[in-house]
Formats: sequence, structure tokens, C-alpha cells
Amino acid sequence: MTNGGVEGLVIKNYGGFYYVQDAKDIYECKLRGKIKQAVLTGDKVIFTPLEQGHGILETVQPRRNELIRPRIANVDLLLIIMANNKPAPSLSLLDSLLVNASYNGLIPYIILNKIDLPEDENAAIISRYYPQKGFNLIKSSVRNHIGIDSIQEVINNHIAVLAGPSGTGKSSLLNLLVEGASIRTQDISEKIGRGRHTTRHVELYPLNSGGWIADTPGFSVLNPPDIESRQLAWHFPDFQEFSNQCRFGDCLHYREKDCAVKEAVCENIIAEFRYRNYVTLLEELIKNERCYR
Ligand SMILES: Nc1nc2c(ncn2[C@@H]2O[C@H](COP(=O)(O)OP(=O)(O)OP(=O)(O)O)[C@@H](O)[C@H]2O)c(=O)[nH]1
Ligand SMILES: [Mg+2]
Ligand SMILES: [Zn+2]
Repeated sequence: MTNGGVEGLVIKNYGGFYYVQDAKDIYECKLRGKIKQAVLTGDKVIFTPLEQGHGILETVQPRRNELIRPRIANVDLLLIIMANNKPAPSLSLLDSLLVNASYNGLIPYIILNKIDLPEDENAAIISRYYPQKGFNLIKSSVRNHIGIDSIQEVINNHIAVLAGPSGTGKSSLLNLLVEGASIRTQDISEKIGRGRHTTRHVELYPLNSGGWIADTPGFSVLNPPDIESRQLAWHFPDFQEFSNQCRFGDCLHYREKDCAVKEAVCENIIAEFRYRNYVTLLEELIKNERCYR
């Protein structure tokens, strides 16, 4: 212990306590009265250990980033879990999660889970398009233990957040990666073909193989992040090589003439669904700019 206390990581905020992990143990901490800012899961903090696993959280170190949903700080990786089938992957959710990752400075990994099941049409599109455009893709089956070591390698020494629709296997993956975790999983409702939301609060779990992972509410709807409409295309790396060839320097790749991005869509170099998802997000951002400025 130094004068200023011990360094630790907030792994959970629950019932008015902050659970802080140091090199060895977990401490149940209360906040030192003078702390005004919110303390988040993922915060690196200085704390004073007391007896019997208690402690006082003294200060919060500067954050690398801060996600709003889930509310968590200092995340390195976004693992976007889509199912190969059951439920069929949503390409629009995938693209908005990829934009969110880019906006927040997270490295995204697309994880196509349940490859033990027959491949859905959209899953085939994901495997074909994204890796070719430089996105990271891992195919896995939590059920048959396929691809799990690749996921462990990627998480090693990092903080990772799982995202993706309900029922894709996020909690099942976590249970496999984290010894002793027993997060509730649930069979997807065959009737409606959609998963039920079974996960509640945000907690970081240590991987036996190194690194940390958070389980999140299995969100299927996502607000667009606070991006300016003219910056949205920056978050579509597959548009980059074309966007500086448009006639207008400030081209939104929307209604403009002589747009090289739109030409690339016509030539099938940029997938049409990607472009459509771009336009949907763009229109939403433009609408919000009109309403709130
Ligand atoms: N066939 C198959 N089923 C899987 C696989 N991984 C998970 N499942 C099943 O898919 C269902 C949903 O898994 P969960 O882990 O609860 O999904 P989740 O993403 O945590 O869902 P929410 O908590 O609702 O967001 C469960 O019945 C799992 O057993 C897999 O690789 N293959
Ligand atoms: Mg879950
Ligand atoms: Zn353009």
C-alpha cells in the first residue's frame, strides 16, 4: 500500500457498495464523502482497504471512455454477438453497434455464435461482407466449444463488453469463459422466435485466461450516438476509399450528385444493405439536429 492508497478496478456497483478488485482480493467499498462524480463499473480507482474486506473508495482515475448503455468505463473491446440462426441476425443493429464502437473508440469484434445451427441468410451475408472489409469476425459455438480460444485470446488483458440481441448466447459465452460464473441463461421462446431479456445489472468478470468481460442487458434497440450527421461516414470504414472522390468535399453521400460512395454501391463494392443502414442512421441524426438545435 502506498500513502495514497491502493489501485483497484470497480467490478460491480450494487446495493450502494462499490466492489473493487486489487491484485488479489475484492473489497466492498463505500465512497469517501468528498467524491462528487459518479463512479462506474470499469473505473480505475484508488482506495483504502479496511478490515474484513471493507474499504473506502478515495479517487477515480481519468477515464479512457465511458459507455452509456451499458453504463461502464474504460472499455477496450466491443464483442458483438449475433446468432448464426435463432434469432436471425439483424444487419441494422449490427451496423449501429459498429458505429457505436467506432464512435466510442472500442475495437469491435463480430462474433457469429451458434454455428452448430444451419446458417441464416443474414449470417451468410455477415461472413461474406465484413471480413473482406477489414472487420474482425470470429465464428463460434458455445454449445460445441468452437472458437472459444480465439475469443479468449482477443480479450486477454482487456476489458470487453458483450452486446447483441437477446438470445444470441452472451450469457452462455460468459458462463463458459468465467469459472464459477452462473449467469442465468434462458431458452428463446420458440413461439415468438425472440429471446427474453434475462440479464439485469452490469458486472465485470475476470477471465481465467486474463482480462475482463461484462455481461449487459441484451439490448436490441439502440439510440444513435451523438454524432454529427456529416461525421457519420467516418464510422463506415468501407466508405473511406471512395468518400474523398465525391464531387463535393462535404458530401453526405445522400442526395448529392457525383457521389463516389453511391457509385461504389451501384457497382456492388459497398453492399447496398450497408448503404441503406447508413442512410437510416443519417436521416435520424439529421432529424435530431433539426429538432434540438
Ligand atoms: N445451438 C446453440 N445454442 C446456443 C449456443 N449458445 C447459446 N445457446 C442457447 O441460446 C439460448 C440463449 O442464450 P443466452 O446465453 O441466454 O442468450 P443471451 O444473449 O444472454 O440473452 P439475453 O440475456 O436475453 O440478452 C440458450 O438456450 C442457450 O443455451 C450455441 O452455440 N449453439
Ligand atoms: Mg443474457
Ligand atoms: Zn459522396
